Amino acid sequence: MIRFLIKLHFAHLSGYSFALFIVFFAVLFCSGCAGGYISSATPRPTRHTATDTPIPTATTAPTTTPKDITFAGKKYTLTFNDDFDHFDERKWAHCPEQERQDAGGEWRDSCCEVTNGNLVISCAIDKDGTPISGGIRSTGEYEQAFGLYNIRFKVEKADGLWYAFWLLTDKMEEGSAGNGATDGAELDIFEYVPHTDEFSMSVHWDGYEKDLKSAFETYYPGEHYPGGSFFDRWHEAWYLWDEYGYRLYLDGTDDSCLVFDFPGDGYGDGTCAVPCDMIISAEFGSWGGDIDTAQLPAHFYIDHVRVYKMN
Ligand SMILES: [Ca+2]
Ligand SMILES: [Ca+2]
Repeated sequence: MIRFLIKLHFAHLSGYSFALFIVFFAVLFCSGCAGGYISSATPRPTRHTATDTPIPTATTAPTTTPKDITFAGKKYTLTFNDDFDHFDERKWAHCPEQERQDAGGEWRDSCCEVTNGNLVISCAIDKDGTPISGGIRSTGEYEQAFGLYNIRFKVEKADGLWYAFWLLTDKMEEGSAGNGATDGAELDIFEYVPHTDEFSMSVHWDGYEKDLKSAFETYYPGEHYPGGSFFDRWHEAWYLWDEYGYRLYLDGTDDSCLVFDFPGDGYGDGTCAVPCDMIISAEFGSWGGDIDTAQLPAHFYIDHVRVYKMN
């Protein structure tokens, strides 16, 4: 939890004073004592065990993209699709180049490129010793509240970093204290830490300052795949964000593939109800383990991103 909070601090609060940092911790821990948010001290249901989880099989890229699908018994229509045949500037922009996290890492535009039908985010050490990676964010032309988000991706193993697919409302930057998560949130569809095989889903709400509240759960996928490895094979995640909350299915869409289930009324007094941008990124930081032992370069491959809206 502490490591998680430090990650948040450096991800979002790097410009604030040490005093604010202390206040942030004090408020957060007090909130936890009062049961105001979900913390690591809260018992979490066991979603999957080695015995009740079938071994997922590798997914196969569809040859066509259906406009209308049925998911969990409801009908959805495609609102966004990128197969990454080229870098489509109508859909995406590079995240601004900037320092990131607590290991001296930086985001560079040059670390994100589209090649061979994939978005490829490269993680490496620059000539001057700077750990570099990157991210892209959907442009203002694309924003959506609620929906079904589908990503097909592949990750490589390396210490010192993590990969992420997340949603963010602009309101989060301004602070959104009150109204729980309904008036804005950061929705981390997944963050994957290769070093520890941690695959987590999070919700952060009420701004990034003293009122920040967070909920997260972690799943360890490696043990469920042949050879004990989540790496170097294609995966497909389905993230359902609706009025009831947030759910994540990994490598399949039946109930046995549901790895996270966050009911909105338990994770922010209701589900986030404002539009969010999508962000796909990789970054270096101590949460990812020791950068000195990293096997680099490492890559985050994304074959497609699709978003659907409920009919
Ligand atoms: Ca709020
Ligand atoms: Ca593709």
